[in-house]
Amino acid sequence: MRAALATLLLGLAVAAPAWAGDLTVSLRTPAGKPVAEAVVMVAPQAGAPRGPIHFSWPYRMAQKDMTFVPFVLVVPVGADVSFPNLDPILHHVYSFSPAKTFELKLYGRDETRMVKFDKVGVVSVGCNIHDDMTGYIRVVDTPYAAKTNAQGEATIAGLPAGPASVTLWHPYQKTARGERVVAAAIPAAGVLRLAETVDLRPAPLKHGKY
Ligand SMILES: [Cu+2]
Repeated sequence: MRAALATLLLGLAVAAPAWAGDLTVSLRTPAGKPVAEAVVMVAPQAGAPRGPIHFSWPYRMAQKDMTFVPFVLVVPVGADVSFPNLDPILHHVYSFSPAKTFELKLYGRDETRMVKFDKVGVVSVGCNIHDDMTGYIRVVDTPYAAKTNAQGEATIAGLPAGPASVTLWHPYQKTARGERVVAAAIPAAGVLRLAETVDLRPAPLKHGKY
């Protein structure tokens, strides 16, 4: 009897990681506009798998039409990010952020540079020549991160079931460090849909759409 119980418990422990749900977050401003380019990071109470983190999108921030594309990039800690210049003019990309201070001196069309991001945090990127160029790199140490699309939605799949804290970050969110944390209960199967309001301050300079 006792042996049977032990076998059952062992079976449960082995089966537990299979209980995983998806989280879809939908972000809107108080006026109801979708909030794109926000980063969603989930910390399940059950933890996250160890080992290298890979995201499906390219670790690349281009300079195109005098803007950084994408405006917000999520990469895992240790990622090598490329900064191709696709404009017919020179750019000079830099950051003074504590998470990564770097400078890529003047380079021209179809040239690229690489920077390793070895610390978790927010890296604000600028161009020395064009003051209104702004981009952000969010360096994370979790595989459970994603960025909202044009509809303000992001899905993170395969989360361990149970309580989790969900961090919502946007560089222009009107909160301390642009962050807000909400609690969620990840289901053992299926999708949890979370609708949240993100209040943004007006974008500085030309980033009017944010
Ligand atoms: Cu520039």
